Amino acid sequence: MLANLILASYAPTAVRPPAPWCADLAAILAGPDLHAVFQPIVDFADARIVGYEGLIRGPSDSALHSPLNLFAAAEQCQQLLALERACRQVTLRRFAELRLQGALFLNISPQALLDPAFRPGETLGWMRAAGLSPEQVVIELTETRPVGDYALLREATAHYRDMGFRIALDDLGEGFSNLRLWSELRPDYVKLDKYFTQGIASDAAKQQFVRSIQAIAHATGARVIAEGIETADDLACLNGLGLGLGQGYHLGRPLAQPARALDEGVTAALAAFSPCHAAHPWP
Ligand SMILES: [Ca+2]
Ligand SMILES: [Ca+2]
Repeated sequence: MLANLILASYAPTAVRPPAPWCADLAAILAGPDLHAVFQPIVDFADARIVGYEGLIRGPSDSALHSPLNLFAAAEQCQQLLALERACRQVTLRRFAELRLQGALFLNISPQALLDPAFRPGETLGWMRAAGLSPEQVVIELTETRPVGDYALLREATAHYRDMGFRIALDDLGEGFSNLRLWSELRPDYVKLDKYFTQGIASDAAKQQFVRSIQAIAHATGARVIAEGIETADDLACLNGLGLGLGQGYHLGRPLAQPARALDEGVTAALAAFSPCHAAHPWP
């Protein structure tokens, strides 16, 4: 497929999108080819799934199956907001169809939230049609570029909270996600980027970062969700540090039919206290 070849040589600096690629994207946006998958978010204290992050996949036979390629294409073809809108609709509908327990963590960019064309009533309409209420949805603010207007974003998130939605700050410590946004928006949840969780069991510096982030979270009334947990050791260490919530392959993969309960091994490990090793001390 020509679009695959074009994607393989995709350069972020390209100014004009290659037409076949945009045509593929337009077809995806017009059809039923976007699919939602869901990854569990786990409460460590009672080893329970308390919600799911909704993630998106393109058609399985296309280079646009990967969300990374899908969103890169949308950016190049100036269809980011249209893609986000389609993803929101698919994710809300599928979450309701699957009757998953707990909250749906729904990715939304600050740009989408602030766009004059963004219609909150439309999202609420889809939710009502699916039988969901705002109390069941956590808006995951995912920054892919710097936030321009903090005051406006604060206003927008306050508006959503008034409607019953909760707010999460995504990917703390990665890319543009920053402490200022945490301070300005006072989110209900802060999702800690996988950089800080992967290998934490044997990294004293990462453990200290997590303790400090925990302290800020405690002071501001936020709960930290550790992302990217892929090993039993890292899970035990994060649990031992007092982190309350986590997400990652070790707890459950993103799937079209996701797990509804934790593996017994994970449940047992969460019940047993196990401190971090800290083999590499803070220099
Ligand atoms: Ca996210
Ligand atoms: Ca994330």
